[in-house]
Amino acid sequence: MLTSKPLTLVLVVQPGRVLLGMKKRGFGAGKWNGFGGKVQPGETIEDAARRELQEESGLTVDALEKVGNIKFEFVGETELLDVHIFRADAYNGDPTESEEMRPRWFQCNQIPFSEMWADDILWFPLILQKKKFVGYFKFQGHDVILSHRLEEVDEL
Ligand code: 6U4
Repeated sequence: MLTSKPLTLVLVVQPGRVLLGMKKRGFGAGKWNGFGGKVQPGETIEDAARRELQEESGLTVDALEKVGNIKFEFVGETELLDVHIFRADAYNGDPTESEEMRPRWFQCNQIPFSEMWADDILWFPLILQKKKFVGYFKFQGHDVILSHRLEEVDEL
């Protein structure tokens, strides 16, 4: 039986650029990614998204828009990662390096997909086009996608 663990992921998007963080430790270390992590007991998913963004990048946001939900299965693991993806178009503060992440702005036409999770290249364009989506990716290890589904939706 597969159980699932809720996680958050926030992309801060400005006209022509997006903020990513280099993950310095833990799951996905060495990859550029949005900011996020585990939902703690008693916390809503959106609260967790705000907290993780603040802890990892130093930024706070007023509005967070729910843009995607992707479930990740890793062959051999019994726990699915249920990642809730949010987009923020405005933020407060300055991106600041944390123990977990080193933030950096990337131009939207220079996103470092070869140093990101293999699924990102498939759904990042949707986020940049302000579309919403749901998906399922089955990974072998951390680099190989065995199968996937990805579809645009009107609402999440
Ligand atoms: P701590 O508790 O800090 O040790 P850690 O094991 O480092 O946690 P955490 O909490 O940072 O993990 O969560 C993993 C992050 O990676 C979440 O923001 C979700 C994101 N993530 C996981 N799989 C992903 C994938 N395939 N593509 C992607 N992001 C992914 O873009």
